[in-house]
Amino acid sequence: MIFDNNLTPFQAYNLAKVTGVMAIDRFQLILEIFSKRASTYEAELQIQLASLRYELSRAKERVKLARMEEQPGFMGLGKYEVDVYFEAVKRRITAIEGKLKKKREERQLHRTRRDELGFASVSLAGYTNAGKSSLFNLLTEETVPVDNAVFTTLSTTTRAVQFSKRKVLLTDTVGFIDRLPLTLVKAFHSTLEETILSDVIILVVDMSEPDEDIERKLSCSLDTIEQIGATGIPVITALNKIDTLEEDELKRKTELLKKYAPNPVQISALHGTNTTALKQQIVGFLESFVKASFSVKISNESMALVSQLFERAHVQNIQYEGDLVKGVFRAIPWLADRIQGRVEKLGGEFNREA
Ligand SMILES: Nc1nc2c(ncn2[C@@H]2O[C@H](COP(=O)(O)OP(=O)(O)OP(=O)(O)O)[C@@H](O)[C@H]2O)c(=O)[nH]1
Ligand SMILES: [Mg+2]
Repeated sequence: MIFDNNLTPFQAYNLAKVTGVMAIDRFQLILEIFSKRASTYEAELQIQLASLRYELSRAKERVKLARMEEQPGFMGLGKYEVDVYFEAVKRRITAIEGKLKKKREERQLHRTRRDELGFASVSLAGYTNAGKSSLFNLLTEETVPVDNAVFTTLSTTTRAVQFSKRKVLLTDTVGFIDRLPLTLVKAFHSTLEETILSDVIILVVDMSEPDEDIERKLSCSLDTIEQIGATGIPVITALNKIDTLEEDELKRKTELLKKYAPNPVQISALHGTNTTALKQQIVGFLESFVKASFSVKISNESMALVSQLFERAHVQNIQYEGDLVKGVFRAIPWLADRIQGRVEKLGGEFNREA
């Protein structure tokens, strides 16, 4: 029996006793799916951590139950004293937190490195099973597992792609879900960091579903984007699986979503329909970022800056006038900020154009 609400260990126990069938709740089900699908070490650690925290919150009741001795299959808890048990769980939690911290630092390092190389970053987000990985595959021609089951992707996968002139790192992410228990939201926060730090978010929506499901999942996805702190990042809504719809049906559904879905583009990730339009939207956002001009005295440092500009930004013009070097370029905001910082440090002038 699977319960959509939370069950205390006593409730689960009593239900099992009365019915002779094992009873689990929503949280345990999600954990089970997550642990079956965890594809990386980090995802595994995050799941272990979530399940240990859950365990800890229920430890007292579990130990009491174990002492009642008739508890079927509760991990032989009877041997443990409450304190010993608590300590053991806490120690494991600390160990896993340490490992995750290291992983997080590694990722931070990677991120800094790719920022330095001037990549823009775009991430795919959306409800589970919406078609994020299919779109990711299509856009990168890479193969990550695609499966008609929930939570195929539990950790982020990132690939470099070239959209027109822009170098982009595209990231596939874990699917969103309604009422994800808070412990699990926390557990997956580091995975969702990629989304928080991206320049553009592509929100994938499964259009093949009934209206109410589409609306519910879209609103859950938009809420999640807000909850993880990614508000303000431009969102493009990829209305996916349009191959499953008749033309008038598609028109009606698209109209329905117009109010909620930011920058909608109809696509089929499976058939590669309309991806050019999608890419254009992405490029549009990336290129609309910042245009700036600067003027700085010629020196070794400023020459190094200019050569880096050619590598990392879109240089439109460089001119030498007397002992000054003047330039105009476009870059994503963070890069423009950094260049401004360096120009000002060298005593130069920096101007942003609208
Ligand atoms: N008909 C149709 N099916 C699609 C389309 N895009 C994806 N699918 C199918 O939808 C299912 C889910 O696709 P995935 O790409 O794994 O979805 P996901 O959003 O990555 O799912 P999770 O990683 O589990 O959150 C698969 O069976 C895909 O073949 C599409 O454009 N049309
Ligand atoms: Mg996926």
